[in-house]
Amino acid sequence: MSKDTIESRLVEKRVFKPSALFSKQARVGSAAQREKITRAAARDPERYWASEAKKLLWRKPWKKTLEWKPPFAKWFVGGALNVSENCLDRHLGGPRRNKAALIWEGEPGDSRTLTYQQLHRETCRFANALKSLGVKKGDRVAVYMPLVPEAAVAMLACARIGAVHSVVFGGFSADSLRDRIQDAKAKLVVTADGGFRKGQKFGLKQQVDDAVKDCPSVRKVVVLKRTDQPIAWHSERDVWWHEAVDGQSAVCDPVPLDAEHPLFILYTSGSTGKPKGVLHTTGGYLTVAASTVESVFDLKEPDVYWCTADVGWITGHSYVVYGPLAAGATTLMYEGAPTCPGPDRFWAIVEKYGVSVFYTAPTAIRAFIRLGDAHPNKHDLSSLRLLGTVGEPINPEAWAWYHRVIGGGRCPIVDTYWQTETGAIMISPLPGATPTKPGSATLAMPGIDAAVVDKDGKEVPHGTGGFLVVRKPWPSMLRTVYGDPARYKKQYFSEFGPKVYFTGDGARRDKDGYFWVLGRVDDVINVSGHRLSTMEVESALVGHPKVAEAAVVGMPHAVKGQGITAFVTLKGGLQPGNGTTRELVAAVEKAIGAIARPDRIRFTDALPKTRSGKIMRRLLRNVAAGEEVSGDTTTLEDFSAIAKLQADE
Ligand code: 7RM
Repeated sequence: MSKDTIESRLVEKRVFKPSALFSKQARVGSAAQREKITRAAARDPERYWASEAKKLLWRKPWKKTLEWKPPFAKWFVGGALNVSENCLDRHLGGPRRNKAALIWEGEPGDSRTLTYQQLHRETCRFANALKSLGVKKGDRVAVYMPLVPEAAVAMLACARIGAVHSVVFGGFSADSLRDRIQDAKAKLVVTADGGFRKGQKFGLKQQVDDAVKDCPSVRKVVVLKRTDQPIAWHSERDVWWHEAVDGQSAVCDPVPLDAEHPLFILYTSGSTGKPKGVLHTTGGYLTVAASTVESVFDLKEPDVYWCTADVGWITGHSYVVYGPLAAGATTLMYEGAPTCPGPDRFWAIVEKYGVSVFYTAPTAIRAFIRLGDAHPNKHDLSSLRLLGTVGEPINPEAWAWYHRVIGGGRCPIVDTYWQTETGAIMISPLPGATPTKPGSATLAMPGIDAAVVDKDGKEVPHGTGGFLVVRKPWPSMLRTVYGDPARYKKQYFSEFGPKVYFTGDGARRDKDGYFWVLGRVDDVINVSGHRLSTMEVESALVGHPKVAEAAVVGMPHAVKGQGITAFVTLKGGLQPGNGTTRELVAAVEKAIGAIARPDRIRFTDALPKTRSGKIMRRLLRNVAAGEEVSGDTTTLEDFSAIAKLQADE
């Protein structure tokens, strides 16, 4: 690194204040109130987190709130609780008993609603089935499922008996599944005969069969019948879900578990090497998932809350299953593709169920912009009162579209910054309290000591870019990389010493202290000694009316050190014309300055993305430099985007 910090040049000036109407009914109703809570939490974070944790049901009180032996933390030491009891049983004694816990819509149009009582019963029966199949407290269970209610049931059933789940996204290959099962030494796999996606049936069982060949730890495979496709059967190992739960009791006492008992492992890809098993534990994780879902989404009893993530990602863990259920909310799950059977499916679902809180990813929003306004405009979206985004920095243009076309100009947008490793939201507006600026996740949540520092770990002045860190432990932080504490230490707690968590992201704060996340520091480019954020150049490009999406990477440049290549997709049907490149270069110059002028612009139909929608700039760097694509590509959604770009060279 030639400089200590990252230069940030993009300036977004618009500010959106929450309406008086929204603020009045909100849990936190003013900036001053947020500030007060934040200040008190900063003075005594342990006390703040203890008061949040006390909102859960504990079977045994903790003795010590935090034991911090950097970089290893234990929260609520000596306390005992059960996550499934907190998400289910706790709600059965009052009016939530018959409230919808889970509303599910299948891609083919089938649907189911499970009340808290029903979800509790299904979870107990499946937990008893797991026990009958030999699963014990501490055993690992791999969950490789389509997005159906049983995926949540399997997670909750594991939590109920103290088994540790490892959900593997259903889009992963047999090899990826095998690696994850092997690393965790899972004893049992829960899967299905397949699922529905883009109007077709896809398989899962064959992948499990292939994976498990090389996984001696696996004793049993439980198979849910979802699609009724023909599948191979290994009768000594395979069990149908419906047969496993048949005759099982609907009573299964939740096991009180140590606050630090592992709840789940979730694998996340590193830029090199094998995926990391991020480990989360019981008490701290649930405390922050529950606390943030309530405050950030301002949940109210009648809300219909829809987070569009798959349970294969952390967002699905914290904000489809655990957070909302702990909060006693109604959580909606949709199995399939956003464009099936038509490009308006999401909006049809919002209308059908009266969704009031909607949480999705910028990549999805940009895809909707590309499809055109007619699809959302066909539907009554007036039930919506709050919108959220997660996963990437949202470029201001996409923010404005989301606000206007989906939110009808009336819904606040919460841009939530967090990671698999952080377990829960770290930086976010509170919708009734925080004026928002398109593209900024605004302020750190109470109890979170986020800062932007230079390479020596010194906080940089507002306005200067640097590295985003968290300087104090928080309850939902990862506890380790499963089976590899050395990697945990090196990856997250070495850059700025063992006490400071490094997110891997660059950021700057503006004069109001708002955080602007600039993306992964690996994605930073260095042009003539200026460290620029690829995200800002992308945002400038997407600001041009013809552009749908852009990915910007550095490439070797004889004079400047690094030059800039921009990969650009245009909006629905547009073809690049004669002057398009010139127009786009001018747009970047105007938004950021001549220093950020792309040296080359390449038009493409598709960008390489991970299965959760993040652009894989690492692969584009290879393409831009004319190299072989290297490193881990298992998380790539579709290799053809890369293959095409290479062939075009
Ligand atoms: C929840 C999730 C984490 C990485 C993170 C950032 C990026 C996520 C935002 C964001 C800007 C946001 N977990 N990121 N949210 N960047 N603004 N609101 O996405 O582990 O899959 O990814 O995603 O780079 O480090 S994750």
